[in-house]
Amino acid sequence: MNVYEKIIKKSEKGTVHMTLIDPATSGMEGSARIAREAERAGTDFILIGGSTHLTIKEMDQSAQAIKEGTEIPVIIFPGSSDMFTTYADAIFFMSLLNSRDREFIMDHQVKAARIVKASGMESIPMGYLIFEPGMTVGRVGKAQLIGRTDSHLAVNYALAAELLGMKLVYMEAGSGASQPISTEVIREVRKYISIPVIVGGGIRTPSVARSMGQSGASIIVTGTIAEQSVDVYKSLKPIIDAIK
Ligand code: 1GP
Repeated sequence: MNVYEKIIKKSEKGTVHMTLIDPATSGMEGSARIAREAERAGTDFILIGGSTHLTIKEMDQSAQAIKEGTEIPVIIFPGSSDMFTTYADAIFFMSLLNSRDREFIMDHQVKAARIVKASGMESIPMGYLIFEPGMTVGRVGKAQLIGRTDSHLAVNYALAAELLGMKLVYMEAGSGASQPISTEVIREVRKYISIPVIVGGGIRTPSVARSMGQSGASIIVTGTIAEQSVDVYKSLKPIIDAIK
């Protein structure tokens, strides 16, 4: 079973949890520690990456350290064409659909395509949408932000992603956002598309995570909460339990 099939299988049983680890923030050892504790707390997948540029060497070292201590799949969540490592199990081959700059819609992808293909790694096409407030990824990715309650525009983008053949759509408020996207937007998007919806950015409490899942998010991503926590297990366990 490939990683995408595992995501689908898990999402059929309940809301999936992914832990985002940014080696630029957590370092190699910190990344490995977060991954181990997150796995113990019940996270389903590890995402490695972020908006800060990382070299292949840094990605390799961190992915290797994460893989050594965990059994769950590791997926690359790239911020640029350089952010690749053959130590991961799959890559989100993503396009920032609401960027004003074609670099994030197609140029990084064109640059990376040959390397990804040659590696033989599983590539999962994903539409990436950034909502207000957008945070660092909104600025770096030059996003034309979607309002956090703008269901109409969100549905249009999500439908475009599905019609383009993307296998996932990620609705992102930005890492560290003061609040996540609205549950109304998730509910509306869910009505129109059949591919899994990922929601991330600003999710910090079990009740918020649960309401995202109940509104139709197939996958919840958290990052900051583990990054800033002394006890990663203790901070993630209630969130993961709440959505399962
Ligand atoms: C960022 O959505 C993720 O891509 C995680 O956001 O750091 O706010 O949990 P947080």
